[in-house]
Order: sequence, then C-alpha cells, then structure tokens
Amino acid sequence: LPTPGTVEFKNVSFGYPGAEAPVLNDISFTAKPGQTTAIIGSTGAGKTTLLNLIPRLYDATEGEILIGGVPLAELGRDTISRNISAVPQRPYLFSGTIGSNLRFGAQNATEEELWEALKVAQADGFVAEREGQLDSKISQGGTNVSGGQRQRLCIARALAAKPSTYLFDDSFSALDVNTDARLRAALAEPTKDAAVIIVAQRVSTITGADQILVLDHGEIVARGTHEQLLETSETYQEIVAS
Ligand code: DCP
Ligand code: MG
Repeated sequence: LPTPGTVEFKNVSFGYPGAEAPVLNDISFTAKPGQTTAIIGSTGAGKTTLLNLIPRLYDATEGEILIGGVPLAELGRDTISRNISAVPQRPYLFSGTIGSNLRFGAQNATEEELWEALKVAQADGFVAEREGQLDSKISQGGTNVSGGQRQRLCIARALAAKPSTYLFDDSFSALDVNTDARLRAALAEPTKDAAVIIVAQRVSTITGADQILVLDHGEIVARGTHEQLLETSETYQEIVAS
C-alpha cells in the first residue's frame, strides 16, 4: 500500500438494506497514520455503522472509502483484514485458550509478543493470575471472564496483529477512568505509525485526539480538536456537559 493505514471517506452515504432513511449521510474525512481520529455522538448516531464500513461488513451505498489511497473494492478481503484490527462494541472471545484468542490474526506471534500486547491492554495482571496463564481456557463467548477483561483481551488481540489501522468501538467504556487513561497512554507507542479511529462515549477518552468528528443523525455536524469544538460546536458542548 502506498500510504498504509490512511483511511479516507469520500462523500459516503449508507442505508441498511430495506430501510427507508439512510443511516449515514455524505461522510467525508481522512484518518491519517500516526493520528487519532475520534468519533463521538449520541446513541444511534451511526458510529458503529461508520466503523463497520471500513472492514466491509457492509458496503457504502454512495461515495467511496479508500485505505492507503486504494478503494476498498480493489483491496481484497485478505489485505483488508491483514491491515485492520477492529475491536467491536461487543467484543467476542472464542472457545479455546487466552493464547489462541490472542493469536487470531497473529498466528506467528511469540509468547513474548503476546505478553507485550497484554501489558499495553492492561490485561497482563489478570492473565498472570489465571492458572495456565496463556493456556488458560476461555469458554465460547468468553463468558468465564468479566466484561472489562473481555474488552482488554480483545484490545490485546488487536495489538498482537500489528495492523496499520485500528478501529476501537467504544472499547474503553467498561474500564474505570484510571485504567482507561493508563491504557490509552500505553497505546501511544505501539500505535504510533497507525491510523487509530476511536468511537467513544466519554469525552475524557478523546480530549487528546488529533481530530474529533461529531456525528449526529448520520451526519458530521462538527469537527476539530477538543479545544476547537468547545468553542465552535453546540452539540459538542452538550456532549461535554452531559
Ligand atoms: N441500525 C439498523 N440495522 C442495524 C444496525 C443499526 O437499522 N443492523 C440502525 C439503528 C440506528 C442507526 O442504524 O438508528 C445507527 O446505529 P449504530 O449502531 O451505528 O449507532 P451508534 O453506534 O452510534 O449507537 P451506540 O452509541 O448506541 O452504539
Ligand atoms: Mg455503536
């Protein structure tokens, strides 16, 4: 890829099959490598839908999405999944072990690399305490770990794949504020050359983002840094105040 990681939306609209109204309307932005792009907005605004278009869970109805300057349609599923790590809003673990879950998308990762990913994800502590550690069993759906642990294991899995683009859908909301802050600080180094797109509920998660997109009813109603949006966007002020 010419500029791996860069995600570009060009006038993208999307409606779910069979639905009357589009869920996303004329979305344009560029998420650059080395930068964090945050998406914030009320429930139902279309944040998850927007993220899901990037790994082609759905295809845009209008407009175009490019990764590294190449339209998604020309990239092929393998290239897309090799380049993108997505942590979904409801993260999922498979039946197997912690190690096998982390190696999904990183088959050749060494144990050392897995522990490194766990450390960044603030998950090394509880994994070290489990009997068998990386070999400890995970039940289907990950029902034998807590929601916050599941979220952190899925973040570690995303890191272990070493992609050029990271998509985090509300991945930090189940964490307490301190763990959230530590995790995001730890993410800086491993994601420094990647394009990072974060959907967030909490403003504190994204105040440091290079670019914040405020999504409302499927449209980007404002964009800028935290400071800029505090000055310019009423919608953003309302989110901050809520
Ligand atoms: N929608 C739909 N069919 C789906 C998923 C969503 O019709 N399979 C609709 C429901 C919402 C709109 O699309 O009206 C946007 O949904 P999103 O899940 O994209 O919204 P958010 O991610 O912004 O909401 P939340 O903050 O609750 O996660
Ligand atoms: Mg969502």
